[in-house]
Amino acid sequence: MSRLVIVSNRVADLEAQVQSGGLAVALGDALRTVGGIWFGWDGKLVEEGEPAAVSTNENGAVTTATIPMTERDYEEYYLGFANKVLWPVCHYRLDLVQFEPAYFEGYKRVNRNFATALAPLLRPTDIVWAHDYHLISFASELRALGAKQRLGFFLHIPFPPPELLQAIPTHEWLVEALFQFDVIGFQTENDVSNFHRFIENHANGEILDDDRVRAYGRTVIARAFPIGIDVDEFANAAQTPEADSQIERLNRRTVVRSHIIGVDRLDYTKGLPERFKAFRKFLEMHPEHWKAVTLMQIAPPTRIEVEAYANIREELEGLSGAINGEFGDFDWTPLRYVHRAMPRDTLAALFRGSEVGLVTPLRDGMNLVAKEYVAAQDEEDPGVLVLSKFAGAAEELEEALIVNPYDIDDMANAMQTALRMPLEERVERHSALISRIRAHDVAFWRKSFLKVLAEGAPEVVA
Ligand code: GDG
Repeated sequence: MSRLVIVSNRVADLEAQVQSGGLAVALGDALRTVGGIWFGWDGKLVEEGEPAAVSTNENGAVTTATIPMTERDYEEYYLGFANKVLWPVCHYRLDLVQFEPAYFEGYKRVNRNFATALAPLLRPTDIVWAHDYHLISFASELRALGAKQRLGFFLHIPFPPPELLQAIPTHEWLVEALFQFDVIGFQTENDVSNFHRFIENHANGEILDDDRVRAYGRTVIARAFPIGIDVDEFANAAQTPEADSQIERLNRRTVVRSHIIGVDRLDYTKGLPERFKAFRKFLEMHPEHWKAVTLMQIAPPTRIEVEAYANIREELEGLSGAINGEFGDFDWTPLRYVHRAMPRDTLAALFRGSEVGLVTPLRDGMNLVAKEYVAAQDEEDPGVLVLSKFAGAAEELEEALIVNPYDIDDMANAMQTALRMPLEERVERHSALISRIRAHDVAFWRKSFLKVLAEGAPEVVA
């Protein structure tokens, strides 16, 4: 029987997993079903030269195995190459790239450290599934240590067009390293097509069929596996007595009749300034909604050490202050902006209690919030999802109101259309959306990826 080994930059706290977002739930669930190891950084920083020993922790069928990293690793690999080079390039923001050779060295070093620490724990029949842009060169480091196991990789963020990828001075090295995996998973067909274009036009490679590509002397499977959510878990969280009382609190002592909600890590990819401007435009165009509508934006802090993140925070504070100053009244705050994380159950309740869900990133691998908003709605009286055409989720969720997040008027009009949408149309759109989300839920994502990855391994992992 093959054992599953998951590798990600950070290992989530399995006991607190309901709090830790979609990915942790997805991976925790995968591991609990089949048993195995979750390997990665423990979130701790140690002094240079301190031994980076692996700590293991048994948690039922799941063993977490973690290592710390040094301040320098964190600066160069995590903040540097991962978040000042790969993240902006993959989200089409070349203006925010800050490349330093030391960042790239740090990236290689940490991938090598991860591989060196994991290798002794591996059995020959294990299958290894690495996650996200932090670990592109992980398989090549593991292979250098002699690993023969099946190695899979899933990229949670977009794969950029070759014209953008080429802005990374070391992009060829990275793509070649990626080919040491056996299976490379992307979120969307668009990502696969960008990848194919690079392989054909810049790597002297060949697209063999829908699934397989050949380059650098290796043939690998490269396919879209759109990630999903645990629909029932989220839908149930929206229907508890606590959720009811939270929704009641949302409506108490206020003249507001309709709520619009946005929930995003405070990231420049999420299109938050554009969203705030669109809300201002909506209020300008529709005085009939004054005092009747409020936009609640929850935007927990993230990567605060990176300058671009501090800048976006300042911009949002300015915009929300200006909007509330211009339109607000003693009994109405048009824009409620919360720069803090909320418990997952509260999010589910707020989604259910909001007539409109705004998910308007400038670029996003998939976007789980879009799916969570739909899952939390009452089927007989659902709210309306307004979704950016540049979120990976837009490839599937075509019954949402699809908007261009760069077009402020388009978004303002979509808010109006959503609030005015007749019940019959809302129910029709919601029922189409929820069936797609159910059909491609998180279990489907995990099983389809592992089925492909396990082919050739001793026994298929369910
Ligand atoms: C990356 C890709 C891809 C958000 N605020 C709070 C909170 N959240 C939860 C959401 C959701 C998760 O975090 C965010 O997932 P997203 O998919 O929306 O976005 P990223 O964090 O950028 O994720 C993305 C994803 O990976 C998975 O492959 O879809 O494209 O960028 O679950 O609900 N959770 C709690 N409090 C908050 O304040 N508890």
